[in-house]
Amino acid sequence: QSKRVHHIAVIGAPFSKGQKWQGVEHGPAAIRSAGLIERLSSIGCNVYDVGDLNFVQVPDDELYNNTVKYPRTVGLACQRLAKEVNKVIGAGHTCVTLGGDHSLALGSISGHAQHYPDLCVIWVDAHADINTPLTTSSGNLHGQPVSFLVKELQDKVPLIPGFSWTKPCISTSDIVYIGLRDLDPAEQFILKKYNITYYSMRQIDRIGIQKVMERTFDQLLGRRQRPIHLSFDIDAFDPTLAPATGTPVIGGLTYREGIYITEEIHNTGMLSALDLVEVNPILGATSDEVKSTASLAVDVVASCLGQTRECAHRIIDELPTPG
Ligand code: Z70
Ligand code: MN
Ligand code: MN
Ligand code: MN
Repeated sequence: QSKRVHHIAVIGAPFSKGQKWQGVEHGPAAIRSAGLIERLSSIGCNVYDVGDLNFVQVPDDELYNNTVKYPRTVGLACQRLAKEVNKVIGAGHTCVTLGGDHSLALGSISGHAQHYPDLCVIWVDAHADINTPLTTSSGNLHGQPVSFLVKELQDKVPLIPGFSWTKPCISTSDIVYIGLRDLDPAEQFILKKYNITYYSMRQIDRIGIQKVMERTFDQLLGRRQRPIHLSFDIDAFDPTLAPATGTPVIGGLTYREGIYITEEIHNTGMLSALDLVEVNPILGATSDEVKSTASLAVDVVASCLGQTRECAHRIIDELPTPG
């Protein structure tokens, strides 16, 4: 746990065309309103706020194969984000991407991998997001980003419009999933057939979050230290904690499990980039639901970057004396 200042770059990625709900493009604003930048500064981070990227919708963006929605728009947004992430990582920052929907992770991980080809990925989510354009039933690209990233899957992944810039950059053994509880049949098949490690909610119930993290780091960092990309979908949490999201699934992470994951990732000293995605302020039933979801997102990011439950972040060196 280093005492050196963390240099953080925050990129807002107000993008929503990877899924069907309006509102997830307001995620960055909601997370900023919940005090993210001030919180990071207060725990001693040196924060460079890139601001929000400008994404454009590609005109006449027709379905791929009668199913996959907005391929050119999603592809272009990810390409744009990849460039920005690559730039700030190259400048020596730890990169925080605020989504936006989870299709963005194709961009952030690609950009990160351009600078650090040996990175590994921890994907915290209720979903595996590993459908291919040929297995997706929803057609939403936020359910597919991992399929474009995994090298071993490429003979099953067609070239779709807008994605010609992509290049698979991780192997099946370089990614670990935590929190899964809602898989499509093809995703289940892929995880098993390609021997991809995942700790489902059932596995967390069986062995506890501490063992899950131990095994995760054993696999990813056991042989050598290397950069970590954390892709954190807020729907990994139980919907009672994170109601303002597009696909809530009952039976998710507790606050303590979620924060334990991020504290442990911070403690490795290897976190290099993280995504916080799928906060949708329009889908909260009340303004309290929106605020609690956004505030949870702030806690996740802050604990990734050094906020602890054990000590204050301002040090005092004497106690007040009476009289
Ligand atoms: C489903 C699909 C998904 C998030 C839903 C759902 C994927 N497997 N991901 N919500 N964050 O559409 O492919
Ligand atoms: Mn630290
Ligand atoms: Mn996701
Ligand atoms: Mn999800």
